[in-house]
Amino acid sequence: MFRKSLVAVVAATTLALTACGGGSDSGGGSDAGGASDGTITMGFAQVGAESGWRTANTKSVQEAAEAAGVDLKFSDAQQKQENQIKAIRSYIQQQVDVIAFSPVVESGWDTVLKEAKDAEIPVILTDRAVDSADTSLYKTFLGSDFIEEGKKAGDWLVEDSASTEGPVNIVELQGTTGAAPAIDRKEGFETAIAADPDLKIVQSQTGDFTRSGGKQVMEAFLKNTPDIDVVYAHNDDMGLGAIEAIEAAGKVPGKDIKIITVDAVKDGMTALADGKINFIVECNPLLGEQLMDLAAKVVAGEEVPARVVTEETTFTPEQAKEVLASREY
Ligand code: GYE
Repeated sequence: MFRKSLVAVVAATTLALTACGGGSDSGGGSDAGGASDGTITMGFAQVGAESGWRTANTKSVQEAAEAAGVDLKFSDAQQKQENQIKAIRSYIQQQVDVIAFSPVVESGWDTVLKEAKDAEIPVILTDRAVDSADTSLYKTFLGSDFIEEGKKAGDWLVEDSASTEGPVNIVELQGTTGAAPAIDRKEGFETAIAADPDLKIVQSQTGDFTRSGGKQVMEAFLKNTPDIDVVYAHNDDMGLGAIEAIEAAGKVPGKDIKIITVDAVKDGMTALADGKINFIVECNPLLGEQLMDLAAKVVAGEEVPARVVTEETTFTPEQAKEVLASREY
């Protein structure tokens, strides 16, 4: 806390000197180096490396930090909240200038966020939200609108099934239990498919956003659930795992069983172009640059919007074929 206010005083003094043109270089007391050279130190607590999306997100954050000259302290929580809390506490102890993190799950952050606030270290949420009632515990939330993503997936299915008669049996592969994208993608999808009473979710389980999880859960669904028409997977990786399970069961993914996923990473887009996936809702992982911009503002004490929503689109197989070659991730 002391160091923080000292930095603020030094910054204010420097500003005052510059403002009145009194930036004398006499006296030899150089300011160069350390925090006073403007270098921002960011502690970034990542979720893990569970998916193609996450790998692209990590790369984006690391590259953007380097380009912006931000000193990045990076940690991988291996999808465990307790690891993320530990990482955040260690960033507080190291007195970083700003903490950014993508919360594994929505709940249970108030205590550690309060600790960061007491230490006067601003926090930026990236990618996933927290459900803390006290929104003063973080400065801004940068990421997608996951409810909207779920709705887009459901809207496509409503349209696609418009000409079919009788029930459409959907199995859902949920993301990590308690994670904002799992909660919201479920909610958005359910809202959209309510438009057609023939559309029914007959099974729904978590595959933890991983390919192996998606495969395992899909294997079980195929064994215990007759007449599966559609898989709705909360991310590409689980959809890709489901494809393996469907093929192993002697069925044709994309035809016998339609597949809808979210993310649009390269492997997903390849399967879409091949007709094994039928529709993908995009979720953009390239948040690095915007995050560094927000961090610079927050550290400088400037106002930032409370919410920054990522712009996204959707892809059909034809559209996937067009953009696949130029897809960055
Ligand atoms: O969709 C999934 C990843 O939080 C938006 O996390 C992210 C999700 C993404 O594991 O692939």
